[in-house]
Amino acid sequence: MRIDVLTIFPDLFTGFLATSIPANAIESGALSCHVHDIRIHAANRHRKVDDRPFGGGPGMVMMCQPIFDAVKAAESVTSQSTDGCPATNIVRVLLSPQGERLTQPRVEWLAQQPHLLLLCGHYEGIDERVIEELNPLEISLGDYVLSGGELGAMVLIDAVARLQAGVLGHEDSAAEDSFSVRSSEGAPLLDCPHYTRPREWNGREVPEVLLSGDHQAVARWRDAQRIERTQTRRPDLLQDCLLKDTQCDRSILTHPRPLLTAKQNIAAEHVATPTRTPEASFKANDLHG
Ligand code: 9D3
Repeated sequence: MRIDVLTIFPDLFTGFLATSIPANAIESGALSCHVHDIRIHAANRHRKVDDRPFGGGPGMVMMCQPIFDAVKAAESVTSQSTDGCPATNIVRVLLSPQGERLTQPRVEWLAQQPHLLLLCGHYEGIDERVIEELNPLEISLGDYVLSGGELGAMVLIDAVARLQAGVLGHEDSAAEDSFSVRSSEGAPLLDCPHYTRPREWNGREVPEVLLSGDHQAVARWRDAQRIERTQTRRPDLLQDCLLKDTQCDRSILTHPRPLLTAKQNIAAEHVATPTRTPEASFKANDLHG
């Protein structure tokens, strides 16, 4: 996939795009990322892209024209270079505190698009008329105040990059991490705890079942941990599922279940089928003696 980013702080992206998963995705050819400085499109010689708000108030507002010209320029360069991929296929995203909260289902949808254009605002905001004209999908990271959309763009790039084919060395990771494993009711579940060598550290032991060699017992224990942790730490995830989906089993609401033990073998359904067999996966994890 291709991602174009429009920002007044392009330097923020250089270290990020040169490191870890995003860098791997770019290196492997699964992702190309192009960062554009909105300031290039400022019509005045002071490179000014913001102005005082009509109606008064604190701060500055980003002007329509530099943003609109930057979008048009990025989209036209792009539709020439990516033939067969017209500008109409570009999904425009504005990172904004007014946007829908970014969630994994939205990340999965965005990751499947051939081309994203990420627009980062700054200052008090962007002139509403250019938002109306561009009609972007508006995405927020959550209910706290950032100074601009750049971190949002980086979060989004990281989240979609790791879902591109062949980007994660360990192909099961994307399928098995938090929010990719679901309860039998369809609720996204938190991840189970992880352990590595040594078997004892600071007087703390690794749970016995992980050393047992019983693959089914391990899988059951992990599922029970996912469900227990979700119930205690993020009950809202289970609640949201029941409120959203009428197909869900309502009994969990009226009769909250006790914390599940490994023995109860409650199925946590994996959204994506692991590319490796459980057998191979288990060997790769190894028991570290
Ligand atoms: C303190 C300023 N606020 C006045 C009530 C409005 C405001 C304007 C601009 C708040 C934040 C911003 C800049 N933030 C983003 O561009 C942003 C953001 C965020 O602030 N929180 C969560 N997600 C995002 S995505 C982009």
